[in-house]
Amino acid sequence: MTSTASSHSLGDLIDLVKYPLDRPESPDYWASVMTARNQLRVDGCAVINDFVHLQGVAALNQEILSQKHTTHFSNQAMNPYFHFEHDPRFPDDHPMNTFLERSSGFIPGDSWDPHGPMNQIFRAPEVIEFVAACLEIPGLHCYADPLAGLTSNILEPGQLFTWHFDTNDFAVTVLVQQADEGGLFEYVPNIRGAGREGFDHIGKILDGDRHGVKTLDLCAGDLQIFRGRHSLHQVSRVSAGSRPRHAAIYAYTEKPGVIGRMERTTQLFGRVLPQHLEAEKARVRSDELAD
Ligand SMILES: O=C(O)CCC(=O)C(=O)O
Ligand SMILES: [Fe+2]
Repeated sequence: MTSTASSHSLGDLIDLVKYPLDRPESPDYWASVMTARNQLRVDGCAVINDFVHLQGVAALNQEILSQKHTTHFSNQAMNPYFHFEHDPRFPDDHPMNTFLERSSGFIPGDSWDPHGPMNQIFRAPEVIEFVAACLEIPGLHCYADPLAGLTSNILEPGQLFTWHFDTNDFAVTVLVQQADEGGLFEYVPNIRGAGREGFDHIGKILDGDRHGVKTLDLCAGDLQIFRGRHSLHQVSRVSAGSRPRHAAIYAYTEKPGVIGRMERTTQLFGRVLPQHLEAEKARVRSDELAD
């Protein structure tokens, strides 16, 4: 009999000895959750080392390599807020008018085998429950966007993902292939906050100042949970002679059924799907009702 179920069990990918996701009542589970919670409270970033074990990393990287030809690369000059146009309300040297290179690419959500290792980690109820516990959120759902929900961020030699803020409250990432040189995740914790834009400090960072910059020493297999709304961050340039950097990015939402906006989808993936058009129509309709 053939089965459509995954040929892997979670333990084939994740180190369940170190992180017993299958035993959420165990002391080891709660020790990991509490460590992550503390890190998230301190500076909005938690790193769970060796979450995906060596064989798991190999399986993820194999799937990424097999779909790499579907990467949508962008070479854009953007400000930290993902805008591309000069804003006359601000001076020329203001962060709003500082446009830096983003030259990386994303493998989109519809490239992945529904039963392959990328989807298996993304959709595992045990992983979702663990991430929600770390974030102190009652429940999470896979981001329903068919392109942006499950992606891999690809940086080829010479590429970088410049300083920016995320639009979503948090991101969940597994580093799958480290660059030999460069390609480091760097962030400035809480450079902005509620009612505080932090433009002065942001401007200095965009100019190359390193004040307050933290650099993560991530290894393949590490899980990172990052609150990117308030912390400016970048992936630094991968050196010319290096291996490419591959990261798996899992997006979750607190509400079910969320689909991304058309404009951002086109920007990141170069296309939209019928689901994006449908969602946009539904938004227009509900806006009309609300008015
Ligand atoms: O590749 C990464 O580690 C994160 C990239 C990033 O900041 C993003 O996709 O918003
Ligand atoms: Fe980001």
